[in-house]
Amino acid sequence: MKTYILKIGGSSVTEKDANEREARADDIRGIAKEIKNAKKKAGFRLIVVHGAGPFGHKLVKDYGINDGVRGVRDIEGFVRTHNSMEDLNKVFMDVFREVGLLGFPIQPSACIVQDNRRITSFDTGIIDRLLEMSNDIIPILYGDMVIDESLGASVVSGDAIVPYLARKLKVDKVLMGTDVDGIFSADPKTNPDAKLIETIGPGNLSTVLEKVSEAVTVDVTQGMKGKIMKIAESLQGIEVLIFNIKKKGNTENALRDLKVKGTRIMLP
Ligand code: ATP
Ligand code: IP8
Repeated sequence: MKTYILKIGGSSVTEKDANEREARADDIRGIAKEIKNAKKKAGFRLIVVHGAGPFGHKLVKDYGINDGVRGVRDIEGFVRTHNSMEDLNKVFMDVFREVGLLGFPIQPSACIVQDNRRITSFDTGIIDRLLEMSNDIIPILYGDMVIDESLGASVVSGDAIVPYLARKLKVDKVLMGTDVDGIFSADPKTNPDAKLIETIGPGNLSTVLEKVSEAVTVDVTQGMKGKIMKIAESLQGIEVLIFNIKKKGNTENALRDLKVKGTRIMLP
């Protein structure tokens, strides 16, 4: 049976544009229902990773802990940011349960260690075992604050967890849902003439990276640019689709291998 990873971007399920720590449960419910429908029609195993939006990025910025966690206030920031991510994760867990999906939370801070913001160890054994136990269990991870050998603690983005897991578990496809239709020649929110880039491969990767800006929203992990860099760094040989998860039907269709507008990335 095929295994997929679905990243649910923080921008699509929180008030990221307004930088308010608010979850949009109705939008999460819509996505969960589409996962349920897709699972009824097509057999696949699924891992979900959700982003942070202001539940993570705002706190990291306000506490000033993106460069390391040292003093008493930094430590408070580290713990509070993790607590805040658990608050957001709880909304996902409640909605998944209500819809009838078997979401199973996996706390990244309890299984990932970083060194200078890079994952150095990630115990994925439990995720493997959960997927082996039942095709219906959906492990759910999220961007988090984790122990860091050099910095005390650091942010691990969902965008870093996804490629790491995809490689280690040899998944068949990665779907990255966000609040725009894919990667454009410029930020589509501020440039109405921006053109969708339908495919990214070795031939156009560096030009695309030059064009994509960091997020205008509060995003300590470099927004769309960070996403592409992480994919380019470590997702060779796995098909990736960046698509608009806010558009009705897109999640179900992407999971069922039906055509969805977006950016396909395939790097050998
Ligand atoms: P999170 O990191 O909180 O999970 P996310 O993964 O949904 O959020 P972002 O990292 O915020 O998404 O990246 C999406 C945002 O990137 C879009 O809302 C868009 O405004 C911005 N962006 C900047 N440049 C581009 C571009 N060239 N193409 C597409 N989006 C872009
Ligand atoms: O939104 C960031 O995760 P992302 C996590 O997936 C924190 O980049 C704690 C800011």
